Amino acid sequence: MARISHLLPAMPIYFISDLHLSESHPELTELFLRFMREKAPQARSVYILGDLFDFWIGDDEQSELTQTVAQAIQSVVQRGIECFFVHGNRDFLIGKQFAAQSGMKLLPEYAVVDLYGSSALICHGDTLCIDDARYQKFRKVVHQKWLQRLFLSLPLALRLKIARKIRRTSKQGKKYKAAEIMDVQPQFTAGIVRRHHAQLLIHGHTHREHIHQEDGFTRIVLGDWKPDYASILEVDEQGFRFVPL
Ligand code: LP5
Ligand code: MN
Repeated sequence: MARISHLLPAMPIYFISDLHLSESHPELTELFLRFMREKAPQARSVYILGDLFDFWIGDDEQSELTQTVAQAIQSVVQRGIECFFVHGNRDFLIGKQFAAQSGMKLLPEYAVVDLYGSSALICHGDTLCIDDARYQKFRKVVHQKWLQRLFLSLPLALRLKIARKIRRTSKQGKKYKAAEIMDVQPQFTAGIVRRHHAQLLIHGHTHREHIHQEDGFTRIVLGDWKPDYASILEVDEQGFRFVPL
């Protein structure tokens, strides 16, 4: 019997991250909407590996931006294309309410996905940058559930003020951090990949788009989105590649 699947055009899986969508950059939102209109409908599934938004202060912040993004994802999900989301360091507060509103499925910090027979470990990438001790300390603090609940109970205007303050401190602090400490730590990363028995690692966060051949696995780093460039990884039966929008 003929294998029908070979006659059908291959449906790719897309990976994106670090779009940092915000009201101040409508051209990035436009790019994302174009991706959801033109590329996502041809896909088998779409994975967003964190930092979709510039920052997230709670699912109850219903702005034009959050609603537009939710609708764009929802319309793709309604066509039968699964959309998955891994939290980033900017939008780790995205919760069940926004997941339901957009139709995205929330994944844990590390997930292993089968990519046409190869197993790929996916994550945002911030947890691999263990030499950035100040960041890891900060992360540990803001990932405490009680503190998140407290933060989410504050008035939106105050949450916005705090988030902006942290963003400013972060931007300022990065000027004094060496580039190497803001990259993944090689031995630690290799250990994590080995423990998950993966052949591939796909992550974002460092914004250094590249395909690295590491010892025993391939590490694919997604880039951040710019008004004139969208970093999109396409995976199908033939392999993987970055594709233009
Ligand atoms: O994001 P980016 O690329 O600038 O830098 C990241 C790390 N920074 C962050 C912070 C995010 O940018 C902002 C997150 C906003 C979240 C909104 C809601 C938060 C609510 C809290 C809920 C309990 O992740 C940066 C890394 C860099 O990546 C590279 O990997 O270096 O790490 C830092 O900047 C951490 C600093 O070193 C320490 C920051 C201390 C901030 C303390 C501010 C206290 C303000 C309190 C105001 C009341
Ligand atoms: Mn990030």
